[in-house]
Amino acid sequence: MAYKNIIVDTEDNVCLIRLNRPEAMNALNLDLLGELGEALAEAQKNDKVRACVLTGSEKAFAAGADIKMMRDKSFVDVFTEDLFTPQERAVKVFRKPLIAAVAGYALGGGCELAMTADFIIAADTAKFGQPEVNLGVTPGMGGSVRLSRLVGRAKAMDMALTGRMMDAAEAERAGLVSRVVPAKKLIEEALAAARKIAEKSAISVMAIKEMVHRADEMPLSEAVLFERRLFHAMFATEDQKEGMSAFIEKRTPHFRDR
Ligand code: DAK
Repeated sequence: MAYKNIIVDTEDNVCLIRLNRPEAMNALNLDLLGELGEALAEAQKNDKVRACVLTGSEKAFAAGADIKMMRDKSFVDVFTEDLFTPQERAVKVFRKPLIAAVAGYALGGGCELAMTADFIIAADTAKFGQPEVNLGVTPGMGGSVRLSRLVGRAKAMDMALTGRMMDAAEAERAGLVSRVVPAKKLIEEALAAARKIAEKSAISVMAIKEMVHRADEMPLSEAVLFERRLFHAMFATEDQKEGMSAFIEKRTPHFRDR
């Protein structure tokens, strides 16, 4: 599929999606988000793809929703279009692991998009922020909610109310990102993490992703029960027998996703 706003490469069971609107710091417009949704749907269907990395450029993962596209819209426009709801859903329904590899700015919708991924690996140049308050609006794609859950209420309030940016070191301390790596190694490290995941049983990987995401929507006791039931369900798979046998026989497991 030929895309105009993203670049997609699939190699070694990993799909690398690069946001590519350099003239606008990868600002998220409907075309770009539409293409991202299509690329993820393709990756979902492609059995060769076992994990995905989503990245931007050295300067910007994405500097937010496209302000030029939004400025003249009315309440009626954004409400009736349900601006960004289908686009966010297209990311959330992706069932394979999605790693955001962030260098440079991840602001507003860019930070929100990164937080929709399963985890974020940051370059030491990364800067995160929810600066919508500077534009007379609020976060609108999960910024206030997901950021609060990831970094705690105090820091989320600080970020969203002042519009200040958080650098990579602060983001790692706060738990927003899983690790910080030198900018030059970002893609290599993110792809290595994705390849590592791609070696596992796709069933347990998918189940882990699902249990963590579902837990966000549930009370603790229900979430732990859901986790346990999925754990129980793994005993219906050949991969559970293979993984445990390989451990006992001191060999590498050969998972078959069954
Ligand atoms: N939108 C459109 N264009 C952008 C942009 C953006 N978000 N960010 C940067 N650009 C464009 C600039 O306009 C400039 O274009 P030209 O002037 O050359 O035509 C080009 O990218 C380079 O930017 P700068 O010249 O500003 O570059 P600097 O290095 O000086 O500064 C910066 C980089 C990232 C610090 C700065 O560009 C900046 O502050 N950008 C805006 C960041 C921002 O405010 N982001 C939040 C956007 S609001 C919703 C869901 C979600 C949202 C809304 C609704 N619903 C469900 C309804 C989300 C809202 C947002 O994300």
